[in-house]
Amino acid sequence: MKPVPPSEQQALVERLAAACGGAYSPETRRKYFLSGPQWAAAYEGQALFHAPTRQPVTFTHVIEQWERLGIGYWTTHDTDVIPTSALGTDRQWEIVAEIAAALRKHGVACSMVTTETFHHAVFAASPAAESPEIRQYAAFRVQNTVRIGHELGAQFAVYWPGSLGYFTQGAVEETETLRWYAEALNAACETDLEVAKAKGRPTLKHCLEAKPFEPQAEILLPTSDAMLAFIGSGLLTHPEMVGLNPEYLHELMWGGAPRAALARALLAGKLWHFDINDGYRLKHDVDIAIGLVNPLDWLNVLVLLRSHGYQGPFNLDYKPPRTTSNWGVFHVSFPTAVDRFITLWEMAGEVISDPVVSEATAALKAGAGVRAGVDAAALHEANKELLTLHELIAHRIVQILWGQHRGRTYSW
Ligand code: GLT
Ligand code: MN
Ligand code: MN
Repeated sequence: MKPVPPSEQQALVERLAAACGGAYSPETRRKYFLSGPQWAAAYEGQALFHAPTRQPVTFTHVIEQWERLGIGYWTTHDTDVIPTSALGTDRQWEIVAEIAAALRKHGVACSMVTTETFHHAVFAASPAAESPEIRQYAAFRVQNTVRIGHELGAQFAVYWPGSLGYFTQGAVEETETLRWYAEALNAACETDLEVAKAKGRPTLKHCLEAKPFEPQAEILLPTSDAMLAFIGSGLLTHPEMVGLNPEYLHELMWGGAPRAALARALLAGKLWHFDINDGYRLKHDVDIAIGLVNPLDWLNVLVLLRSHGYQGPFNLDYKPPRTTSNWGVFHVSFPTAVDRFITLWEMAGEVISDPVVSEATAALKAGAGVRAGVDAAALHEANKELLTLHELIAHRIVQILWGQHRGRTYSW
């Protein structure tokens, strides 16, 4: 192939992207509760070992692109859009007004706001640090985010605690730190009750997000299950206002089964918000786009959520790779992630209504009908042919993923 000069590269990528097919219209995409984070779109590709590969991107640009693509909702950290020094000032409210105007202009809604309590040096010892003044500042930050959320019409506030942990043992006393962390959340809920009342709006849903490693060596609330225990610990004054924002990859990172973690959150009535992405077990937070690593697992996750009537947002919390250009973020990365999500969602519907899966599942639940009391060997003997259906169901779900249930065979 001839070299591709810079002036022809976007056209080439566009032509190959179109050749992929499988794209949905913006109208179809807008039917799903999909939200696109400011920080994901604006991620410049930097990390510990990496210099940025992309230019900064404004909220106006992101919101405009969400409209073009059909991503109906936008999410943000306070400091993604407001400089730290302007938080709580008149300048903040000017920026918030600009954001509200951009959202209105482009027909995009803000569904969620979150507080950055991990990046700035002030949070080096976590938002629940020993110093009472730093804790007071952390409380101000989450309360301020709640106010911004109400102003922008958000329904959710997310809390990823970041540095709530330690590198070396002994300096941090875990029970004390967790009490202090709860105090900040309590302050956010109190402010929410006041502001919601004053504005005649419903209170926000406050959602905790766990991550097992990073940025500390040891994390005090490493999993969604740890957070469920924290919500029920008695430390929160309004536990009914606090639920979960599990992230698919964060549950996979510690070696858990994301679908089982989501099932436990559903049973607790706390699955309120969901960060969708992909990656690998027992590795760092690679935040790859949905379905590029574990499509079969993702299909099964969506079967669970569809069959339980999950109505919350799907937040596209992934990082476009460093090799993707600024242009590519909005022309390849986001549209393809959204389209894989929709396809998997539709396939999940097919799994749920598939006659083979349905009959096999019903047969397993019907059992053999042979009463053998406490005779374990006889019970097994009576049911063993039915149990073969476990493997058949798995085969069938892979067939649905590959389109074989519609007659596709992989032969040339
Ligand atoms: C940070 C984290 C994400 C969280 C964000 C919300 S912050 O980028 O890695 O998983 O969802 O605060
Ligand atoms: Mn996340
Ligand atoms: Mn992540």
